[in-house]
Amino acid sequence: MDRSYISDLKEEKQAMIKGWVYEIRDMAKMKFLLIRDITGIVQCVVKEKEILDKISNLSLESVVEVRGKVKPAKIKAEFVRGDVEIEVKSIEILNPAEDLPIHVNEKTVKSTLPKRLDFRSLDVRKPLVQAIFKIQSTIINAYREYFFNEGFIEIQPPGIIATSTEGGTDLFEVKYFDKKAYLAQSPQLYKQLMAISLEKVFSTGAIWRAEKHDTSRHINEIRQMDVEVGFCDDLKVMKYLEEVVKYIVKRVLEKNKHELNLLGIDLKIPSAKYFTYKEAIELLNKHGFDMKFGDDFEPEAERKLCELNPNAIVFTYEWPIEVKPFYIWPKDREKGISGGFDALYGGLEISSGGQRVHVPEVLIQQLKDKGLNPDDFKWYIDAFRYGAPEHAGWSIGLERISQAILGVDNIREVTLFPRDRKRLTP
Ligand code: AMO
Repeated sequence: MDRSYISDLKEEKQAMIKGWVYEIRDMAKMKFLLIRDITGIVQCVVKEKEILDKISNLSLESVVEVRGKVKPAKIKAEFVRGDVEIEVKSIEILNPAEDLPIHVNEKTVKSTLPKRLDFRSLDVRKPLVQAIFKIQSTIINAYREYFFNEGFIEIQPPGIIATSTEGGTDLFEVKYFDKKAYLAQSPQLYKQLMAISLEKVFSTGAIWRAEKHDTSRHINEIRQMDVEVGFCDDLKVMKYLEEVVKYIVKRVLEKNKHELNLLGIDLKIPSAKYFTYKEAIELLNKHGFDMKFGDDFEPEAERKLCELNPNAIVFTYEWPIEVKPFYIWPKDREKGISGGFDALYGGLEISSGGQRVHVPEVLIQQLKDKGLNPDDFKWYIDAFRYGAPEHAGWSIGLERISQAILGVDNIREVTLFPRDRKRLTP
């Protein structure tokens, strides 16, 4: 008999399921087992003495094969199929589980986040944790789907680089044969080189930042979803961001109804609001902030902007030249404004981007202005000498947009294996 998934079980049919023991309830003359696979949990009723003897020492999370008849039932237990149960004819214990370091069935004990992360493969067995990562899987797939359908080419930028891409010093050094190299902080320079030739490119991948933050919004290994578009400016590329975030939310609503229900999330497709940086600080100052031109937004300011624009992606554009990286186009030097922007959603910065510098002389000047040595960027600068259209792009942090969609406080909740200052394993 072929294995059935729990979600596919049909009344009055013989079935064989495989899964993990989620809960055991002992009655006087029978046992109720809750068996879980990736599609759900089903109640299995054991009455035969021989089988009861065989499973007298059965431990939670053991892997089992259960055969029996699927019967109609009315079950009211969290996460469990309510309409059927299995009348057990046989059980094979395929691999018994040892004492559990954390509880998968959280009825009795909830573990702390660090402990859960130590045993992530057990942790993801919990229906609520599974729901998070099923939704995250939809998010990244929807992102790919959207740009693939828009005629973009998915590119694979390098993970080991020779010079900083974002400026600054937040790089992890690696020994590269007899040279010094770094883990990529962003696919930035490489996606630009592709956009000036292939026009419409996107990528998804891990990047690394040696930032010493210890917050609920920062990790040191991040999954970025990047876009770069030739013949495009800041305003046009922000529209792509607006559209893809809406599309992602739409796909989550379509594909993850069950998970959203489990998590109690009332998700709605967001609107979009656009403010210049100047307008945004004026708005904040009206609400008790004391910001001036050139200030970065503190988390409190980001939260406030989102609070004032509920369920909106809040764009702030035309940021001051001095707070944006060297590759951002100086839109108006007199006013000191750049083609750089940020996007907030759910109280968090989920993305930043901008129109880029496509003129080598401007690039050299901006590198010098930021105290960087243009010689270190020769290969990058030179690429713009051979016919480079104006171009623009952005990057969404996968973990950040997951946090925003799921309304989760700590970024580690939406990162399978977080890398932060304290954590390198598992
Ligand atoms: P930026 O540095 O703003 O821009 O990063 C883009 C997005 O990546 C996510 N992110 C992070 N998420 C969690 N922890 C971190 N430490 C972290 N750092 C970044 C955020 C952020 O908005 N190259 C530019 C983008 C571009 O201009 O195209 C860049 O990397 O969601």
